[in-house]
Amino acid sequence: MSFKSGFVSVIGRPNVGKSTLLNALTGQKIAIMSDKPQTTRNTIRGVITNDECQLVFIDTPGIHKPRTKLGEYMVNVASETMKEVDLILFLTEAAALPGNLDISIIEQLKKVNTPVFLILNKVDITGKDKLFSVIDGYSKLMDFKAVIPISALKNDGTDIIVREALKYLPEGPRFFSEDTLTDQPEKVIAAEMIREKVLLNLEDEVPHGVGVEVMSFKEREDGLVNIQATIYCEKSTHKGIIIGKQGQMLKKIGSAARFEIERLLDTKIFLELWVKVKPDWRNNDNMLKNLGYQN
Ligand code: GDP
Ligand code: K
Ligand code: MG
Repeated sequence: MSFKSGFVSVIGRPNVGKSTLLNALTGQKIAIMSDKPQTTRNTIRGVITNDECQLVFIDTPGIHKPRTKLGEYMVNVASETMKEVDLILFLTEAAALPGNLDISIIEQLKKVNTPVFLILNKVDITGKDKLFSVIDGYSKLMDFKAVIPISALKNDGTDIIVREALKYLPEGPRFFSEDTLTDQPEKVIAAEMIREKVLLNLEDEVPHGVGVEVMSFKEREDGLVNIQATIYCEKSTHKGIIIGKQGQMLKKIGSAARFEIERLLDTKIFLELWVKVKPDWRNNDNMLKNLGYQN
């Protein structure tokens, strides 16, 4: 059998587990995850390669109604990738019947010719009885090429996705070298790890207005990597919250981020964090460009 390769887009409403699935498939944490919607802002590619095929999975920002220029960018990224891939994984939660947002995503999916798998995630917290009525509810809306229940968190069932996907891939060469896991530069992943820790530690209003820029990323002669990053927020009250009493919160965010980045780079790092106020940066073209949110 000849080698196959292709692109697979992972779509679905916020918080269904798209980034978690990408990490499970590649076995590496390349996409940040949190319980906040709109955690993922950019397209992240995760690559898996075996003897038979190379699959390039694309984690897109969740589809939602945009309220800022950043929001518009995120929705465009998601809908553009649908047309260009070989297969779409439509991810949703196994516990609930299709909601309004799921139905409008399905309307979009029907407009493209790309084959679609329905992936029902979080089966680790769903009863079996519920699963059948949910599958039934979705199958009435659209013809899916496969319906696969999984737990992305427990990495359960994800091998079935790869096996089934193989059937829909064209023959072709590798796009990336065998040991590639992602096309994201380390600098960008480091910034994302820091943003994830902000998301995990702070309440709703603050994280949505946070952007992280790695200003400097230098490897010293002794192998230690020196990283300087700025956390942007929209209000001075937010800055106070991010820094916390006597700098406690920023310290907590910094050490959690350092732990993740060290694991990713497999080396010791020295992380310096600054917090700056940039009112309305999410509507500022220059800032969006600096933080890598650009078409
Ligand atoms: P995304 O917005 O679609 O990328 O969703 P994330 O990957 O950021 O996940 C959103 C939340 O759902 C996080 O808190 C994850 O830990 C959680 N989650 C993702 N997959 C699973 C799963 O299979 N089981 C359970 N119980 N939780 C999950
Ligand atoms: K999320
Ligand atoms: Mg995500």
